[in-house]
Amino acid sequence: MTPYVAVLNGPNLNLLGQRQPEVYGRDTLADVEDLCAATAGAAGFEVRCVQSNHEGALLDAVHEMRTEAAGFVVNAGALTHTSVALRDALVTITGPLIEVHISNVHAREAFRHHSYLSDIAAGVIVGCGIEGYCFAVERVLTLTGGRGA
Ligand code: DHK
Repeated sequence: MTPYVAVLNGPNLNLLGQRQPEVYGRDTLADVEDLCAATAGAAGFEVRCVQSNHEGALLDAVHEMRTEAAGFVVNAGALTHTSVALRDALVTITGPLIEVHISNVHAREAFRHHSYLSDIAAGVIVGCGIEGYCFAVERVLTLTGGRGA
């Protein structure tokens, strides 16, 4: 099996490009997924991308890939700030977790400043736009020896 990086996107990220473009930009989720695939592909990895507006569907995706994926790149959207369940699932993954936010959550409302994922993540990338996903995939590859560390 070709090694792969799991890329998870949470609620409302299917609306990328249409939703608050002044905050999240004009690129779409398909653009994000293509960028991740190109970044991973250059190192001989695949990506498996899942977006859901439903917490349980994201948990199921984590359970399915948790020991198989080289690592996880996760933008949990608003679930970042609320979901102990997603945290509990992500604690069980065997590879590194990189948390991504397109916007600089620390320059936004106070309720976005706390993340249930940051302290279990190997790295956190915020405010770099969709390029942050590229950095995150690269970091997974570095941490797993998928590219020159
Ligand atoms: C995306 C969301 O949907 C928000 O709920 C988060 C994050 C921030 C982002 O910047 O990618 O607060």
